[in-house]
Amino acid sequence: MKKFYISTAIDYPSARFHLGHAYEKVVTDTLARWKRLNGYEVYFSTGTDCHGLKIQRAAEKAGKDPQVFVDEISDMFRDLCKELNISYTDFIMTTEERHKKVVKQILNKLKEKGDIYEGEYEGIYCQDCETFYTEKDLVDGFCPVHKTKIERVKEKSYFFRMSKYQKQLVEHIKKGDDSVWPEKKRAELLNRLKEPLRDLSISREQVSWGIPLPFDENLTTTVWVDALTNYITVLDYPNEKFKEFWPGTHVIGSDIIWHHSVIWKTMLLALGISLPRVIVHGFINLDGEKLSKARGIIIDPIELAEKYSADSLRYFLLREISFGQDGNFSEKSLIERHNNELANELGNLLQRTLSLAEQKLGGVVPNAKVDQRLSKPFDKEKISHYMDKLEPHNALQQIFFFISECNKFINATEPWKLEGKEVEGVLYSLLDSLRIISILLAPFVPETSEKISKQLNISLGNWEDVKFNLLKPGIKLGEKQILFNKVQKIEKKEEKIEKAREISVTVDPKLKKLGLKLVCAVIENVKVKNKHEGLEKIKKETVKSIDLDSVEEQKVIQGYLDLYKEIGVKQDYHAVKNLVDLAKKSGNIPQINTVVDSYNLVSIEKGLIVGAHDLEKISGNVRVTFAKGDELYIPLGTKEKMKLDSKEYVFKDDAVVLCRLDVKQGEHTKVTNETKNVFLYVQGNKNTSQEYIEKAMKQILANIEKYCGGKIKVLNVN
Ligand code: ME8
Repeated sequence: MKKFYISTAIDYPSARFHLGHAYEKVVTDTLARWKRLNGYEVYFSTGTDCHGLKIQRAAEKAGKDPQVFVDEISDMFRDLCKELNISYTDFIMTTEERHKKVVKQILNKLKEKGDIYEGEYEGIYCQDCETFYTEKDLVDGFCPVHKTKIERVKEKSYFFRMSKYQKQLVEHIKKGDDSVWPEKKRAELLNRLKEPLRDLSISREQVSWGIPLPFDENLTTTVWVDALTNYITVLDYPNEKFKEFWPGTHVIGSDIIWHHSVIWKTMLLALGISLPRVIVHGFINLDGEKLSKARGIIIDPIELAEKYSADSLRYFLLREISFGQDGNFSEKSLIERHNNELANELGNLLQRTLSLAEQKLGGVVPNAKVDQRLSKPFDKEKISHYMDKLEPHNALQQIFFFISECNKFINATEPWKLEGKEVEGVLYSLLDSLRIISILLAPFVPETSEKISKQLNISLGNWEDVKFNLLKPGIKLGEKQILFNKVQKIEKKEEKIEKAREISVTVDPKLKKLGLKLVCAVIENVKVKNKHEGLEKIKKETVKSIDLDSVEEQKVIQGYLDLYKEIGVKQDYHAVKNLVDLAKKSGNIPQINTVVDSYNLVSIEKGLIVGAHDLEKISGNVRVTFAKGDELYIPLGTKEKMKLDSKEYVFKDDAVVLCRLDVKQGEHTKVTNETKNVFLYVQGNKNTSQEYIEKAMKQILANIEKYCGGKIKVLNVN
């Protein structure tokens, strides 16, 4: 028998799973079932990645022994697989003895080969990714994936000579779809691989929850070396099963391509093991936000499966998302597909056919042949072709096209009006088509496929049986059972999205000439709170990590002061300086509300002037221009109107001045806990590049998204 090995990533059992984990398992399961249908013996592995700092800390936080902790959460992942009919052959936990044995074996092998050497590691570590980064990788000083704080590490370390295998790796990746799929991801990788590879630190001195290095037991191996090795542990490397099934196919998400396509593959090259295929699926987002355990954005797949059925969820995930691309989760769309495609199209086809067969034929399969009107539109090759090209969404569409042809055939032939040979011909055509449909659907919605074949009273066939006229006459059809009950449209009131109105921003050309730069954004539908513990923590960390005494000397701040001088305004007060003074006094950035705090910390870190206003309190559009002197301006926190100088520039709308220079925003438009839509700007000057202020804006928006939610729109400035 032909063999096929496929795996999912192994999940971190740091917390309960989310829909993204379910998606990966469903897609991999579908590919595994597809291969089985095509006559392969399939080894399908999944499991949990149990070691490392993240797990160690999560267990500590839960007050549990780490082994007890990972056992409990791994059981939840097993339940998830059961609930979704994931047909895995092996569920591995990296704490198992069989795994520790293989990890030690390969580390010894690499050491003996001279591909592991001792040194010292000094660098940056993200606990959430369990990955080392360089300064260059960071985005505004934060982890590029989680946008969380990173840790600086300096310790003794062993290194793997990854650089030695770069050339061989590039040649392999260039081979095409069999190395890394899809092409776009492959191209990105090849681009990154134009830079020389650095050797990889493969040990941790300060992390005890891991597998000790066999040649230096005081250190543990890094989580990724440990985790990636699972793929050969499950095949009992280097024994018989491994020889039979390797090389395999790894299905993973786009955040861990580097680990699989570079770290793992170079390790395998060093070990003289042939290279697996890496298939990269997209991310499931919720309203454009990545689902993430670390960031608390979670959709519970078990809840969805219990509410709508496992097959409805599987169908939605496989049909809605173009495989290889990111997709959005929407319960509304899941319900629509459940009702329209599963209950109406498929469910009704089965119900109508079986009812008619009961009425007209006494529930027995007649002796007839399939009508050409059905056999003609059916295209088996197209379905295979889509599956071979890794387009399950298109394969499903093709299958449902055939289902819809069957429904049209009932409507056109009106079998309830027919008798004798005629009705026998029509119903045989439909029953045999349903037999074929049950086979076609097996990889995608296995429970439904079983239910159909049970109602036809036949055993489920394989790909060879996908041809017409194989249904045996004389079979007594089984008991009818509804496949999918229609569900009500979401009863729960969807949260009303307050759509922000359109707004434009213009800057006086003279100010532009003097170097004034601006990036503006609107954040729609925020939830402003007084404070957020997470935000308080990073504010404190920011104050600790920057040298407050040097902020005032920054070129950026000088840029503003020069600008004021040029326009002839005497100005020694400065918003950032003010923040610095407050931070020096209290050791923290003032706590106003989660929007203002989200930008103040970036403002102080980068020396930039940042302001925000309640969009709904702004009348008309915003103009940055010179003051006339008679506008209404009441500075924040006061009740008194303030006189403006016509030399200074202001941000104004149709009614009031929103703020003057950098100094103070207006009372009228301030952001409060009732604010729904925020207008935000970052001011740059001749000493800041456009890129610098855009980056700052990105950092602010990430904070606001994290602590206040909302949808971001970056505005054009004219
Ligand atoms: O990365 N949509 O574990 P993990 C789709 N232990 N897929 C998602 C997703 C989302 N929103 N979020 C995560 C790890 N995933 C490591 C793997 S393998 C040797 C070690 C995917 O629990 C993610 O891309 O963070 C990965 O493939 C899998 O879920 C497990 O993620």
